[in-house]
Amino acid sequence: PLDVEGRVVLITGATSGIGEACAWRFAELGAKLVLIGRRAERLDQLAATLQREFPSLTPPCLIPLDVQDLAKLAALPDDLPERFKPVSILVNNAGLALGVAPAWENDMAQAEQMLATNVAAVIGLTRAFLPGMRARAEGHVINIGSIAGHEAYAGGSVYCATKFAVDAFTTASRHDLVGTPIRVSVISPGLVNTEFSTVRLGAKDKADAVYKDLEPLVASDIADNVIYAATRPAHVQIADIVVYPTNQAGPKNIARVG
Ligand code: NDP
Ligand code: 8X3
Repeated sequence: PLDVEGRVVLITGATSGIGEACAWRFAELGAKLVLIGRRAERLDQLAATLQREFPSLTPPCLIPLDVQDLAKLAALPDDLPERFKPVSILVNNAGLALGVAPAWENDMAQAEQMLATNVAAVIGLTRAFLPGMRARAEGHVINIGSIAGHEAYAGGSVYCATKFAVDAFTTASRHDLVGTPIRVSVISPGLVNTEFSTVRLGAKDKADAVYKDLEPLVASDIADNVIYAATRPAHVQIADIVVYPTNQAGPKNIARVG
């Protein structure tokens, strides 16, 4: 497998869920971490915990940032401290769904936030870091898509559109990069028990109902997939991993078996 020790890994949305789980796994493997999220205190806590758990870890570079700010994303490659500049693995994970409105009731501010976070930021960060990867002839872009990017469902018109966009952007980027050593992957999870549903539905009790009587995926299951993709030998390019809980077979085909 490819060694990630000492390589720079940038993870967006590292303050919770899948991104945080990825930070743990890459820290365990000795990567140098650049961690992004809006909640600065959570980044501080995570870095302190990782440092305690892995004393030889290079202190992570913490960037409290709203990824909707495209100008800041563009400036990031120059703004990073010198030893974090050669970003080898870009994990575009920050993302969200807001609400379950039907198409005729979509809240346009929420729609814009989903498009900006889930799509424009992925395009912006990829644009920002690919030139460096191309110059160094190494690198891997790993996007967190969704089963919602493979199968659309009622109540998810905007969210599904954003994840189909992530899927298309991933594929097209892979075509663009075919003559280079740079790899592009998307990981497409089904139900993962993170803060995702609390954010989407606005209340923890509503979120708990989503995962009731089902053993959902957990964030570390998806981090496993990310690490798998990142550590394949250089000639192996994971295109997409679609991963469901055992009792889910489609966005709305869920067996509540207790
Ligand atoms: P969480 O809500 O637990 O985590 C989302 C992360 O994204 C947080 O760290 C949050 O940090 C960050 N984030 C959101 N908006 C912004 C922003 N504007 N700027 C910077 N960071 C932001 O959910 P998950 O871990 O589940 O979600 C991670 C990814 O996985 C998303 O792309 C999601 O669409 C995808 N996914 C999730 C599934 C699930 O069932 N949970 C299934 C399939 C895909 P902060 O609030 O601090 O900014
Ligand atoms: C999140 C999974 O099925 O709620 O991407 O869209 S789903």
